[in-house]
Amino acid sequence: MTQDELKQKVAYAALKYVKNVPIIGVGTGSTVNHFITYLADIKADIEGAVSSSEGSTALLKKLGIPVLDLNAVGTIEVYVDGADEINPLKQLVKGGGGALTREKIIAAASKTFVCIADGSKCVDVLGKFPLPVEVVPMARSFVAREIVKLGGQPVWRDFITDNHNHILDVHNLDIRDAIKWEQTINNITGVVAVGIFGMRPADVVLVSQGDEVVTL
Ligand code: ABF
Repeated sequence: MTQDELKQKVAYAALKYVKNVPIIGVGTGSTVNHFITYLADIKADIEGAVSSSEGSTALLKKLGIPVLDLNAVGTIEVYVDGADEINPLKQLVKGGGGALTREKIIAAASKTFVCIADGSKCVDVLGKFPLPVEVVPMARSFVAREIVKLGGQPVWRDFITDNHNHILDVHNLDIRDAIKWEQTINNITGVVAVGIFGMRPADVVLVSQGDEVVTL
């Protein structure tokens, strides 16, 4: 199976978690794009989706799925999203697609976070994937210097987020204590969000490996 077929397979497997769920949190990325496509098949059964990015919003709307404002819906029952890295504690690195801040907000507002990924995303220790950090533009260089003090190598991504901010991708971090790293980077003034999902990990991780989808 190709990597895209694995993504498609795991996206399909997530559908059973949204049965009888009227409002669904929807993440961002190529795996989630497959999930959105499947969601369109059951759109008559749902009220709509809360979206984590302009990209996902565009696809949801194109497929006729109503996009709802988080401020108007309260708690979300189920949030389905991908990840860039997943450790055995179901802690994640996310934000490769640049949507980490809205993803974090929806994860925080959701009762159950179902993470969907192909097997290549599973790691023992987070940090090989450069860690995305969203920063207020005027704080970019300051935050980068603070991150260097922590031992990371920040690289400015040529990208503007949906929130009109910048992204630093931080290389060479060994994120064994995900919560500590998350808190430390969160505490740098000018950081909007860091792509470590340690304090709010996934509740369920679905991983496609070969022919099967494994539930962690
Ligand atoms: C999103 O999906 C992001 O946080 C992450 O960067 C991406 C995973 O990538 P893909 O599904 O495209 O492999 O949730």
